[in-house]
Parts: sequence; structure tokens; C-alpha cells
Amino acid sequence: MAYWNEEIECMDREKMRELQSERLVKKVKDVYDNVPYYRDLMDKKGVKPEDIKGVDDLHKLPFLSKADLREAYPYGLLARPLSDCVRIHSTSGTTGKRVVAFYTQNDIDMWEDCCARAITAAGGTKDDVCQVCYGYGLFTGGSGLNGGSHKVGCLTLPMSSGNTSRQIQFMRDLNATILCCTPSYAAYIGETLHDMGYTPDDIQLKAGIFGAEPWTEEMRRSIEKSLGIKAYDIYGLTETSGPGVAFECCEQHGMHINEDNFIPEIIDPDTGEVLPEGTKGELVFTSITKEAFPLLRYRTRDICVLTREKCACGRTLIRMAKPMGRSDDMLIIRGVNVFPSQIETVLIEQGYTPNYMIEVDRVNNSDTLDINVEVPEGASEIDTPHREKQLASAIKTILGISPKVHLVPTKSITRSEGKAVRVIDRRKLHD
Ligand code: DLL
Repeated sequence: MAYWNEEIECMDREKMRELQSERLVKKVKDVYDNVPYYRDLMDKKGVKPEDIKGVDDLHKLPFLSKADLREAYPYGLLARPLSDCVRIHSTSGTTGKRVVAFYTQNDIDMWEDCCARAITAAGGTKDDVCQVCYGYGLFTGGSGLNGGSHKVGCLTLPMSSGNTSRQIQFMRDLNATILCCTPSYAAYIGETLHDMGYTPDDIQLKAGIFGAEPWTEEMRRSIEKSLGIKAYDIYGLTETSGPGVAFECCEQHGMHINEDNFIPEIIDPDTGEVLPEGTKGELVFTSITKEAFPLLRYRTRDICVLTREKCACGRTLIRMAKPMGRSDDMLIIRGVNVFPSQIETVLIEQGYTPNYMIEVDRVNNSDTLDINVEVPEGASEIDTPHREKQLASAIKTILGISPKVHLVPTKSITRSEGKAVRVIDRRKLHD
């Protein structure tokens, strides 16, 4: 078994807790002394740095939300002088102010180290050729995996996203063995490979490191088949530095959180109460090593579950399940909570592709749910009405509400080169 940092990744749990406590105490004092915004939040909650003696006291700290980041934009949460910062990245959000995250050189090193752990866990070594097709620029995907790939010593192809046939040409000519991109772009690359008349035997890829958006187990299997690889999940967000907060190992059974840098908690999104291990709720992170842009109890809005169950890979790092969506991406349709991933699971189980578009509207005060689904290539169109009904009924079994399913021609739904957009909620447009 290969680890990037065995001492940390397989550390005894008691020892890890001690390390976290020591770092947390220092970090809380640091932000209280250096960031007026945090000092105010802590004062309002009546908590002083001396009250935080270790991880057990974490729950005493106030939460930080996306609204706080917007309010503090751009410099309000900065904990180091700007002259000590060497980089910024920013969220891809299209509404409101973007979130801007700052990095010192140590922050970049820590982040790239986390990505190196992920690449190593996916089987990457200095003998690999790593094709990075996440976007470069303000988005963290490209730079993060690029940096991790360098650390591991892979030959790195900084492709960024787009121009898919060129991606495949480079992949073939330069014998890429590891692919890093969003799962929806990986699916598109697989489809294009097929359209260009190639099979997985015509490429050398062995692993893919896919993240930045929710994807299902069914989608994993479909990508693995189309590219002939093992597909690994990777998680992170701009606020915490980017990809690499958590990564999957060969067991493909949850993502190990880099706990020496990020302490996770699961809370009830409505009450803020900390929930016991194994319970589904909102993921909260406290960064204990970041210098320029530290986060205390940052509410991610991602819904997931944590487990400390022993992993066969030997890592002791706590694992997070695949996030099943964001609390703010959850649709409430006719009073029922709906996550797009639930629909995707049914579609792929029934032999369809992950190319679909969910449209929600409100007509005569009642919500409507329409799902456009591509006919799989080569399928006949003769029994379309029957198949639409069958699919609608399978989805109703899972969601409890009836959608209208429309089968649309193969390749008619726009493919994504970055994060896929699979929901149009027209109800919001009417507000
Ligand atoms: O998406 C960072 C990233 C880049 C992660 C490349 C992985 C790979 P943001 O644009 O700030 O950062 O978006 C963060 O994306 O809160 C989740 O809702 C979602 N997300 C990220 N990774 C996953 C994943 C990057 N593996 C937001 N599964 C997060 C599900 C994910 N959702």
C-alpha cells in the first residue's frame, strides 16, 4: 500500500486528536488576535480563546457561513498581511459576491500536499502521466491537482478543460495514465472517445480523480467502463483551499478527510446541534493549519455522513460519504425533498446516461417536475411513450412524487466541461 504521508494518514486516533487539539488552540488564539471579524463573532457568543482547550471545546465556537464571507469580502477575514499572501482563488458562484480565498506559500504547500495524498491513494507515482482537465484560473481544481501532481513527480499535462478531441489526442500521444476533471467532463470524454472510434484499449489511462460536483455510484461505474479505469472521488471547496480536503482510497468507500488540517463536524442544519457519528447532516470544517484564510466552523451546506470505521487501506483518517447534494441545492417539490442525485441513480440503473435536465416550475400554484432524458445511443424510438411512463414510475417509487419524463434525442443535452448544470428551477425566476 502506498501512502504520501504514512505517519499522518495512518496515525493512531488518540495521537491525531492530540495533534488537532494542539493546532486548534493555537489557531483560535491566532484568529482572535488578528482578525477583528472573528473576534466580534466570538465576543458575541461569549467565548474567549482560553475557553478552547482542545477538540472537545470546538462546539463552543461560533459558526461561520457563506453570508459572513460575503460580508467580510474581500479582506475582512484575512489573518496575515497581504504582503505575506502569494495567491488568490475564487468560487465559481454566479450570484452575489464571489468568495475570495487567500493563500500564503505555506498554505499552497499544505494544499498541494493534500492533493499529493489523493494522487498517491489513486495509485499515482513519479512514473505516471497526469492529465489535468479541471479549469485553471480562479477555480481551484486545475492549480490544486497540478500542484499535487508535481509533488508526486508525475509528468503533468496542464490541459484545463475544453477542446475534447484534443484532450483525447494528447491522452493517446502522451500516454496519460491519470485523468483529473469533473465527473461530468469525464463522462463526456468517455463519450467522445467512443465517437472517435476508440475503445478503452486505445488509451493508457488507469485512474481518474473526479470531484467538484456530486456524482453517484452508478455514474462512477459508467465512467469506469467507458474509460477502462478506476474512478476516485475527491472533495474540497475554495473556502478550505480547494480539492484535497478529502480523497478516496483503493477501497472506494468514502473519502478520507485530511484531519491534520481540517476538523470535520456534522450538524443539524436547522438547529446547529452537533450530530453523532453516522448521522446525516451538514458538514462543517475548521481549518487548523491555514494561515492567510483560516476557517472556524465553516458551514459548507454539503449534506453527508462521517464514519470512523476502520478502512481496509490502513488509513485511520475519518471518512466522509459522497455528499448527496447541498442543503441549498435540495429541491422542495410539492413539499417533498428531492436531490438531483436520486433521479440520476434511477436513470443510470435503468440504462440511461447521466445526460439529463430537471425542470421545475409552478403552474396554478402547483409544482411541476419535468425530466428530459436522452435516449441512449442505438435505442429504438418506437416505444417512447411506454418507456417514458416506465421511467416516470421508477422515479416516483424513489421520490414519492410523479415527474413527467420526456425522452429527447441522443446528444441533444448540452455536455459540460466543468461542473454540470442539471436543474432549471423556473419558480425562482417568478419571485
Ligand atoms: O469544487 C473544489 C474542487 C475542485 C473539488 C476539484 C474537487 C475537485 P468550489 O467551486 O468552491 O470548489 O465548490 C465547492 O463543490 O461545497 C460541494 O458542494 C461541491 N463538491 C466538491 N467536490 C465534491 C465531490 C471545488 N467530490 C462545492 N462530491 C462543495 C460532491 C462536491 N460535491
